[in-house]
Amino acid sequence: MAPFGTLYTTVNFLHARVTKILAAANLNNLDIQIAPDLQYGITNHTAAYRAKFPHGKIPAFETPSGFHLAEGSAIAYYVAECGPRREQLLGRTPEDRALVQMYSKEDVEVHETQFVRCLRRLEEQLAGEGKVWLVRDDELSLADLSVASGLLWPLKMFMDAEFRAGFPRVMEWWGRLMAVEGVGKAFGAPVKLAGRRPAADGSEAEARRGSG
Ligand SMILES: N[C@@H](CCC(=O)N[C@@H](CS)C(=O)NCC(=O)O)C(=O)O
Repeated sequence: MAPFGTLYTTVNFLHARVTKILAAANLNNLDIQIAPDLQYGITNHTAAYRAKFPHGKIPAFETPSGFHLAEGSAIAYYVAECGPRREQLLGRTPEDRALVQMYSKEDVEVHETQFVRCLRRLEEQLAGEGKVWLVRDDELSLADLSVASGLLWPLKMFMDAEFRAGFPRVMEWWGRLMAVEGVGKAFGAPVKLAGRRPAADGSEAEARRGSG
């Protein structure tokens, strides 16, 4: 059977932006091929690539019918939409669909204070009675996948054990999400979480060593 589509992304490491796409594809049982020959900074700047994806960025997506799509969130949305779990992933009611959009658009901020504010909001959100997933309690959605995508690199790079201890519900939710087979597989679980944070003077050589 022909694959559902081809994803253009980095081939030498798992780009955080593609994890939500791959997780949605796994849950929807869609076969996505990773373009085997992308050389970041080279092939994505060629005329052939730009003819399909004018911004020349990754991730980008192409279907056998010639549909071209850029922007990780749009691709994740499309992949979520195109399979049997579309309603679960995108929301079963107008309100749930709006919440999925809200979470999917909430970029994890680069600046640390804003990032911490995002995490606090998440922690409060998950503190609600019986709260299991971000939108509905009984099933995960694209909201969970999108937020987890945004957290992947911070968790790997600088959210050390002390930092993580401040967000116990977020970490429980993360563990729950990574235990879902198609999701854990897409995120490369078990994800090696950050070790001690780098010291400002760079003396902490083992800063990125860690476990989890
Ligand atoms: N908002 C886009 C951002 C994509 C993006 O900035 N991709 C970078 C790599 S992380 C890129 O392809 N840059 C190549 C370039 O700007 O030439 C998304 O979420 O997909």
